[in-house]
Amino acid sequence: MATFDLAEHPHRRFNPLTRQWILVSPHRTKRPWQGQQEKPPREVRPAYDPSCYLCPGNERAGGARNPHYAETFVFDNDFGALLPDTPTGGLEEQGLFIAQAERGICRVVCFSPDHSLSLAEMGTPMIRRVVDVWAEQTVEIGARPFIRYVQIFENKGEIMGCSNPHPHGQIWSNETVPQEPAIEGEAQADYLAREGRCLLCDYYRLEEARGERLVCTNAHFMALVPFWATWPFETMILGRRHMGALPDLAAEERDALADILRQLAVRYDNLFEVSFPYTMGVHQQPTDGQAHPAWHLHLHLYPPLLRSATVKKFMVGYEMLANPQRDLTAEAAAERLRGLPAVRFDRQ
Ligand code: H2U
Ligand code: ZN
Repeated sequence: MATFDLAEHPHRRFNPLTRQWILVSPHRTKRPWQGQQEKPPREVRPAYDPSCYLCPGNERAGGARNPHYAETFVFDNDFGALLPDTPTGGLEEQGLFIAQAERGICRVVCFSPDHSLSLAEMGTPMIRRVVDVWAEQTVEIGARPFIRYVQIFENKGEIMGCSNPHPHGQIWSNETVPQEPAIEGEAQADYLAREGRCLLCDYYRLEEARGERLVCTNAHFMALVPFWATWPFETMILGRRHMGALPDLAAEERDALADILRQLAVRYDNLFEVSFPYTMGVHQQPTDGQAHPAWHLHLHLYPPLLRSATVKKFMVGYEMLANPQRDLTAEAAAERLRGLPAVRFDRQ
């Protein structure tokens, strides 16, 4: 019998951050694909859209009017999923009906006044402004006594349920640490207790030495396809230095984070020559006033596209009932992304 090969044979991979498994079926990438391959028409958007609720000077659904902002603009979400003035209370019946009131603050962050842009088309200094806003918002919202976690994210593309192409992201912050960061926080704390080192510092060094899953790097950050990636072109942005949260970043590290975001976004767009959809989020330490020595700041990017601009991965069937699964190995996905031009397709 042949010796086990990660690039050939079905196997499970372990995600040490969530302590979950992912099934990898590399032999299936060899099966013929007869789906559509045609490229969608290139999208041209105006720099200003009079009907956009995020463009400068326009009215929003709640009746408020945006200022004529020149760089970034942050406002309280007019339809926030969490509200700061929710009364306390809850329900507990026989351990089966359990509910708790949850307070929070939700905001929308416009990355640029220019309706036509995305991170892949913005210059590094503009993205640096976004990084600064994320850090400022983490400090400001996190300082509220009832806020224990600040979740920064971007939903990009209609396919991801994003309602508006204007470059923007969101911030949802809660009274309790939400599930994903709580799970990752526990795994990182356990690793530190067991090994005496940070999980993601160790992981950074290993991936840097191996190189096979790297997409792009700079002096302070790397973008890589994690060994345990679930989505076909899932990536993670990891910092070299051990830092718990965005406000800890020094000026040159903020520039470097902006640079790696731009580099990665450009490669994503070049993969299928479209504005690449994804959900991106920052994972950082809770703002509960405790020390979190094990927390290592990182970003996750979860794109749904699989083979082309029109073929999307769905988490259905076995994946909903049993275990997430992928065909393309993390190494093969990283190799494809790494090999793409560093200049966006429409500017080459
Ligand atoms: P998406 O980008 O994921 O579609 O989210 C946009 C957010 O903007 C959404 O949470 C908010 C929605 O509640 N919004 C406003 O706050 N004001 C508006 O006028 C429209 C949309
Ligand atoms: Zn707009």
